[in-house]
Order: sequence, then structure tokens, then C-alpha cells
Amino acid sequence: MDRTARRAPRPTGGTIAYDPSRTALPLHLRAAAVLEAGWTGSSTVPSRSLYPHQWSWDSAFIAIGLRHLSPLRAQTELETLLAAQWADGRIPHIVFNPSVPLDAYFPSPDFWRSATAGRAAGAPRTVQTSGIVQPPVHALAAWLVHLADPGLSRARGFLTRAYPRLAAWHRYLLHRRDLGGGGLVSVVHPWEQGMDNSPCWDRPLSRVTPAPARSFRRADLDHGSPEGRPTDLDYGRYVRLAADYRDRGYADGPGDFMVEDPAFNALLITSEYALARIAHELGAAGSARRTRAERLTAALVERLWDPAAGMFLCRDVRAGELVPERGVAGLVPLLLPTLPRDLAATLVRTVCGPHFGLGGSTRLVPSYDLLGEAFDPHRYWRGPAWFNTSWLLERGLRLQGERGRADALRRGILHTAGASGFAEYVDPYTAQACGATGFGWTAALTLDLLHDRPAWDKNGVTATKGEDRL
Ligand code: 9WN
Repeated sequence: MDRTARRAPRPTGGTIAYDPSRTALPLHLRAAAVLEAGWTGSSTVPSRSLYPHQWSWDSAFIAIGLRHLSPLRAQTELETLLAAQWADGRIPHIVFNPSVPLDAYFPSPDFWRSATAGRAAGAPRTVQTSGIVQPPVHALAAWLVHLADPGLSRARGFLTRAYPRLAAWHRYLLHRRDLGGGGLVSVVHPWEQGMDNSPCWDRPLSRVTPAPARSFRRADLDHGSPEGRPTDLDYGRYVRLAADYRDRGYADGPGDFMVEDPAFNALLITSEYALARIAHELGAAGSARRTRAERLTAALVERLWDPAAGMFLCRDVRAGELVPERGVAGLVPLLLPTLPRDLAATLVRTVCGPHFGLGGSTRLVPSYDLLGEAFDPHRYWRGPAWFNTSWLLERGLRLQGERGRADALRRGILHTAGASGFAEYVDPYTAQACGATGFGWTAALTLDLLHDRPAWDKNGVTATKGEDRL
């Protein structure tokens, strides 16, 4: 099926309308046009059709790309998200746009009822949000956005205002979400981890009684093809988990679904390093945060490393065991500067080996084990390659000194992003576009790779670490 023919995002007045067929335009202009078309005035939608609100980790990735177009807009993107933070510190996974009809996306604000059900947890009154979270990429994004124009950032007090909110966000995760008691954060819903339909959730999700299919109406199937989206049974389980959490007033505690995920925790650690840099920029000491990041790295290794798999796995906290499925999340700790060298070398072998095929059968990193029983090259997070995870691994490979592999992955991302019309995700073997086109983070991370890496290449790997200053 030719998904590039799907409805294009609505253009905004006076800007270049996004049109995937305009392949003659240079890549950076096409990527910029996608971000222009998705800009609402205060944030950027992941996709006008499928995801017409603001999503948490999408906004962080989008800000990382937007900073090259407009540092002011990139700061605004993050500020809009941070303004929706709850008093308990959580940053909600969706901030709803009140001008979008309720039936455009499910679950809509009337399902989450943040202002009422979330009152005890301190949900904001002026804006409607979901009550779950997404991976903490935000401090990393804030730091990179600051670096794009430190003068503007300082003049606007960007980091001064963002820092306490980001610190409260990390505090929430580290204190309220250490449900396994081993120092790592647990997610309580597959949507929190961001790779919604990964086979890594199948086992822990099987304990959840699905909400009856007739009790809700999926809006995603109005836009996405059913073969590419989660099944009704899985959706029923997502709805049940979210409704139960809401009905407990979004209070955190033991529940049916509690998973320690390697990507979520590795991103928290990366963002802790970024917070240390931000603290230093603001004249405070960041050493406690660095120490914490190192301690969290050690906990990650202790609780989630599986030597037989040669990678990190998810821990099902309820069952007290690792989930024997290889997801791309288990490679993301390549981002960590104090990962033991032998583990980093093993991870590189795994990403390039038969389970993920990078540089052999695949050019982008598949979301799930190519040899896994549940592998499906087109279904959501069960095999296709996503651009944000490949961007993270490009960064991780570069940090670990794997410059040649990082360069090849960068080229693969840029080529595939352009050829697919900035697809949401692609078939890992054929690079066929899947899901929405004109997708926000695909365009943003394309811009980021176009801007940053040539300079890094000139200066080598040491400069890469220096530029990040993490
Ligand atoms: C639920 C917006 C989001 C991404 C997630 C992706 C998908 C939503 C959905 O879209 O999730 O949050 O309806 O499937 O899995 O990573 O943030 O782009």
C-alpha cells in the first residue's frame, strides 16, 4: 500500500506547504516545511492527522531539530510542555489542544479527566492533559536547545525557568516510580515507554483484563491501517490500565503493569547528565547529579543486563523476572558514558548481528528482534524502524567511538527520511514508508543530523563528547 499518498498536514499561512512529492527541494527545506506545517503557534504536532495534540517525547525530539531553524521556537516548544507539568512533578504524555475536536484522537481529554481525577496529584487547571508520562528526553533537549543560541537562552532566562521544572520531573520519576525498589524507574503503561506495542509488553500485559471493545472508539484506525496498528485486544488492555490509573486518582503504587525499561532509564540518566550541565551553567554544582547518573548506570547494569542476550532486557517487576524479548530499547544504553567498555562492545556486536542486522540486512535499527517470533515488519513497534531510536543509537555509537558505524547510520537515516516523505516509521528491510508521513520527529531529527554531524566529523569523537558536554 502506498502510504505516502495519505492526506498531507494542513499548511499554515504564508509558509511552504509540506508536499512529500516535492523531492526536488533540498532535504533541509523539506524537513523545515514539515515542522512549519505542524506548528500550532506554541508547539508542534507529531502529525496533523494521527496525532493532533502535543506529545511529550515528540516535543523533546522536535525541539532538538527546531533549534536549528529557530532557537526561540524550540524554547517555546519545551516551555509549552513544561507549563502543563503537574504539581507532583510529572510531565504528562499529551497536552491537549482545546481547538481540536474531541473525536480526533482517542483517548481524548474526557477520558483522562485530568482537571478532576488528577486534582490530588496536582494536574493543572487551565490545560487538559493525559495522566501518564513518556521518556524523559527533556533535559537533554533543553540543554541542546540552549547550546544552539546561548545568548538568546540567557537573555530569556530559558534555563533558569526550565531547571526547577526539569529537576522536579526527575524527582517525581526517581521517588514515585521506583516501584521495584532497586533504584530504577518503572513505567505503568506501554504508552509511557513510547514503544507502545512492543512484544516486550506482551507478557506483563497478559495479566491485564481488556476493556470491552464496545466501551471505546479508536480514532487511530480512521488514519492508520489496521495491519500496522495495535490489535483491538491490546487496545482494550491499554484502555483498562489507563482507566484504572485514572480511577485511583493517578496515585502511584504497585499495579498489574510495572516494567523497568532500559531505554526509559537510559534516557533519564542521559538527562541527569544534561541537568548537571544546566546546573553548572546556572552557577550551581552539578556533581551530585553526575554521581547519581553513575549510580543509576550501575543499577541499570545490575538489574537489566542479560549476558546471554548480549543486551539489556526489560524487567517485569510484578513477576520479578527479565522479559526474554529483544527490543531496540535494550540497545539505547549505548548512550551512557560510564557503561563498562565490555558491555558497550557487546551491544555494538548485537546491534550489528543477526537480531538487528545494522549495516547488513538493515540500514536503520529495527524496533524488535528480526529473528523474534513476534517480528512483523509493518506492525507498530513489533519490527519496523523508527527514526528517533535510530537517532539515539547514532549518537550512542558515536559516543562509544564507533565513528564509521555512526556515519553509516546517519547516512541511512537521512536517505530514508527523505525518500519516505518523513515517514513515521519504515519497513526495516525495504524502507517502505509506514504510518503517517510528514512526521514531526522524523523531520526534526533529520535537521539535527544535517546540522551537527559534519562539524563533529571534522573534529572527531572527542569533539562529539565535548559538544554535548554531558
Ligand atoms: C500513544 C505520538 C505518539 C508517540 C509514541 C507512539 C504513538 C500514541 C498512539 O504516537 O503513541 O501515545 O496513539 O499510538 O507510539 O511513541 O509519542 O507520536
